Amino acid sequence: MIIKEVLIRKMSMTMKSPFSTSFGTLEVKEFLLLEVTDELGNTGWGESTAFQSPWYNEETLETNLHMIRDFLIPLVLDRKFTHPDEVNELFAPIRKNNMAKATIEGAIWDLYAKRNKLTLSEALGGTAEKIEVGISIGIQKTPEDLIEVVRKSLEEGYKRIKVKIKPGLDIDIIRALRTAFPDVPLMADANSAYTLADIDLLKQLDAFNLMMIEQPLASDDIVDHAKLQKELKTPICLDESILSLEDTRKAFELGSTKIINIKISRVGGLTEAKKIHDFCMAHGIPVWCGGMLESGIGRAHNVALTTLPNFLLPGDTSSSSRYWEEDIITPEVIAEDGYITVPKAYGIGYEPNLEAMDRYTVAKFHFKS
Ligand code: OSB
Ligand code: MG
Repeated sequence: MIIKEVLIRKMSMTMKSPFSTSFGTLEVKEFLLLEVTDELGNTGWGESTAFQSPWYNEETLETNLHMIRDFLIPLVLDRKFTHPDEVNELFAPIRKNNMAKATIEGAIWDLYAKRNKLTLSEALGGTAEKIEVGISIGIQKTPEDLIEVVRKSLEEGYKRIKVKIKPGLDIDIIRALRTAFPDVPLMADANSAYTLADIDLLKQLDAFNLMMIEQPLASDDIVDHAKLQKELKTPICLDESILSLEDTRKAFELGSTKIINIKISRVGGLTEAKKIHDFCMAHGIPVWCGGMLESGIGRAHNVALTTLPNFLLPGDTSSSSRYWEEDIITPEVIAEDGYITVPKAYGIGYEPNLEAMDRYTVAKFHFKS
């Protein structure tokens, strides 16, 4: 396949329920979508998960636009690929900027799958026909509000509940949740809000039978996480710290993590995500698929990846309707009783809804060979 055209759309979509973390609240999501077209007119879609500001990692929508336009598109335009794994190699000399790389790499995976009459899941080697999903709940105004949101999420059937914690909003919140829901699969995500100085506080979490604690310490740390894990019964799951297969190997060797949250964008694309999956499977580390408040295009990629066999724990891919009044794909992603049925159509398996997409598009950038 030869990439002949790339279209980038800058999107702006208002979130039905704003998402709050220790960094702030997101209400309007601006992000990039990218469409590639080959010499036969086949297309493939990718989504950039970079936010407007660099709080989750160092990338932003604008740095992604810059990287994609000025460095990545020139590498792929008019180039012939036989397999999307070649994109990962082609981008390797460019340091980091993983979300920018994943945007275009994901679109080429979709294109490849469609061109070869495969679902993206099949192209990746996935087998599951439905995937089990949980929900990630942002910081709420009061503990009562949080309990109410958890109750509703459980009613909707989500298979595990993840809540955000930060200093001052941790032990009491988790205790209140455990009292209200003694047996629910529950986990906490700290988004790097603690340091080793908080070890006594973090050890108190062991009393609540959490499935795991996600990324308690610094985003670029794997040494202190290893020290912490030695003192904690609760398994640590790394998110922000894992950018590659190499990071995974090192964290495993040090004992910094017992579970890994794989986000396609954070690791630079599906090829790297699959490598991390395979390494973890060989070493007995269960993985699950994280989320970045994606629109339907990103959600579809997450669904496909989650069909690989070592995705043993429910991920964060909730229904489109959790965040969007109207998603930009048809059908929308629907989690029913905590399961998403993997679509059977080729590629990502959901059709872009161009009419809806146009309404949320604020700028277009077109590149042709
Ligand atoms: O740490 O997993 C995270 C959202 C934005 C940035 C980081 C994270 C999250 C979530 C929500 O937890 C996942 C989702 O529902 O898409
Ligand atoms: Mg996280």
